[in-house]
Amino acid sequence: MLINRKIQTLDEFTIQQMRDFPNATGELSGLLRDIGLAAKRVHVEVNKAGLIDILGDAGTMNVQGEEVKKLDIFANNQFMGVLRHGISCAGIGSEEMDDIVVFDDDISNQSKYVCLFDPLDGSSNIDVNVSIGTIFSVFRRVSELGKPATAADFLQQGIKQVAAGYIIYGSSTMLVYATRRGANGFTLDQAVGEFTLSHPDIKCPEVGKIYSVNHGNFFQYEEKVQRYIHQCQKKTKATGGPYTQRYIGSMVADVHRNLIKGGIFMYPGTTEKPNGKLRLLYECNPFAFIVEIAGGIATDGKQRILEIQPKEVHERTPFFIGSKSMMEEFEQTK
Ligand code: P6P
Repeated sequence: MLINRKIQTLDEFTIQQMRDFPNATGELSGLLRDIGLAAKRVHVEVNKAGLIDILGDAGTMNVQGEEVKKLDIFANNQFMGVLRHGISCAGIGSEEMDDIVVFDDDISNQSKYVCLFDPLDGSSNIDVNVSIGTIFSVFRRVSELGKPATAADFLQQGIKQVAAGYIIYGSSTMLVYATRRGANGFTLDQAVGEFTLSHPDIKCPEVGKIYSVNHGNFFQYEEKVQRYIHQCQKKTKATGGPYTQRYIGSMVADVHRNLIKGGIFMYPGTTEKPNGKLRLLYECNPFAFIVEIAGGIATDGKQRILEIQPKEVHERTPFFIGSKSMMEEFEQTK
């Protein structure tokens, strides 16, 4: 993966993308800039988490006498705040909120887009210093502009997404987003506080050597999944040797690694949880959009993730995503 040396910030990139579409209103560029701003604020807090003893645990008052919020609630408030006060979003759905939040003010009601978020996925890993992330999905509204957004705006098939992306708070903080024009990665340059283009035009390697799954649930998986996992552990025509197993237990980190290096990530249904654990609208759909734009495949084991018609905001789905050849191998497994 060539790293782009021409420094272009996220704002410059989104404005350039807008210039390529003369009739673009700039709303999507504005929305992505708003998300980038909230991401920088979350980055600061996530990187303090190791100092929690000094700052105080969630629900307590810190040394400054401020109420310390759980990081995922903090993250949720940051993303909701920038979008509510921006001009590009009519409402949001979030893993942290039972129902969608419709902003319902004159400006927001004129906005073309709605967003769905997992504000801080994998937050249980924070206290052991494992990478975590934010995942977001952007839809164009189907409801009438000028009026409040409705549930129908959020319950669209993933194929209708206008943009999708994630922020990974890891050894560096990266924002990756995709539109139909491509997937691009921006690394936070902390010296200037800007996301700068570091991974232009990301492509998911067609052949991968990494498989990611929680082996602890092995005996709860359907036979096809068990057989595929055994196949990953044997010699394969594609790699001439067994695949490598990598599973961090933080979806953003696992899927990001496999997107860049090639690989397959699986969160299958189990006998206890036939629909698996991951959420369709704000975890699986965004990653499915990004990985498909980058040349990979994403299914629920039977159908394309992006073609599932959602019924409710927090529904779950089995999830298989990654390199084209590995996903085809999985699909061909009897
Ligand atoms: P398990 C984190 O809690 C998360 O939602 C995803 O980020 C991650 O891929 C998954 O759960 C891990 O779940 O059951 O393997 O621990």
